Amino acid sequence: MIRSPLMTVMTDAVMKAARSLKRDYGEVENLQVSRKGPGDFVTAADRKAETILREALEKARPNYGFVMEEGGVVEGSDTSHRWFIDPLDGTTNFLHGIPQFCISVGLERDRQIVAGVIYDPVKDEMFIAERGAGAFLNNRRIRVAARRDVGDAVVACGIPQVGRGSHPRFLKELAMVMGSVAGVRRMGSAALDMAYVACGRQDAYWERDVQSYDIAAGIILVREAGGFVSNADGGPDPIAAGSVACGNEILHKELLDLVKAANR
Ligand code: 2AM
Ligand code: CA
Ligand code: CA
Repeated sequence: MIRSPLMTVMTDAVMKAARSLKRDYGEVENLQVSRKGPGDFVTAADRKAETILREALEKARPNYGFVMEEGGVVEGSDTSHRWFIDPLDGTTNFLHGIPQFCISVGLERDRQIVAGVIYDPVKDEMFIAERGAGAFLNNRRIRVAARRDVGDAVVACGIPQVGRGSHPRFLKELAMVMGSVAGVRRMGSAALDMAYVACGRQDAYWERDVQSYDIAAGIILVREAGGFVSNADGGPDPIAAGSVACGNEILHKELLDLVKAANR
């Protein structure tokens, strides 16, 4: 496959940041770890990777704005374009030596996500998607799973941790979902959960209390892989709602029905 100039900019920036993350993953015990809130960690690794991403993207597209996990919102002179950057999604895994984390970069044009890159540096898996051009894992076209029976489905979720999210509400939703599906997974990286839905490893995924940069790249990946994405209550805009549900057309709807039933 031939990468577009935009995709080359994005994947080059991500690979550069990934080299920094991988170096730090081997030295976790030497990283300065601080807490942004209870159970919410940030390390020098997150900050270094974000700086690399920002500098590389700014050099290639000097006028675009940014929404970054660590650096916050930076307006660009071109107000129709914004990068959504999570330099390390799955920080808790990273700190525990669990090899399930990634870099996630999405691009918004006129309020629509039009391109996304999610890269897992440990497994060397590069997920990319651009609007109208399909979704790919390491240059091979990917599709959401074709499974139709919710009883055969593996469904991923995010579990609220200390200081975050509505625990009773999540437990009600989990009880409803786990009673109906083949298996529930909680891997700890929202972006990779969406990438895994896009390539059919997981059939569906839902999570509340997510941030724009957790899901921006995943939204275009799942859609370009033929999947459906909404907020966790079925509404159209997961970024505005701060919640997400996705899957193939049938299982996305089945999941929304279960989540809705749990909240009745
Ligand atoms: P992080 O590793 O970048 O913090 C796991 O359910 C997901 O929740 C991950 O994408 C993780 O991203 C995110 N997460 C962890 N703490 C969070 C918080 N306080 N608010 C929002 N998202 C959070
Ligand atoms: Ca992060
Ligand atoms: Ca994140």
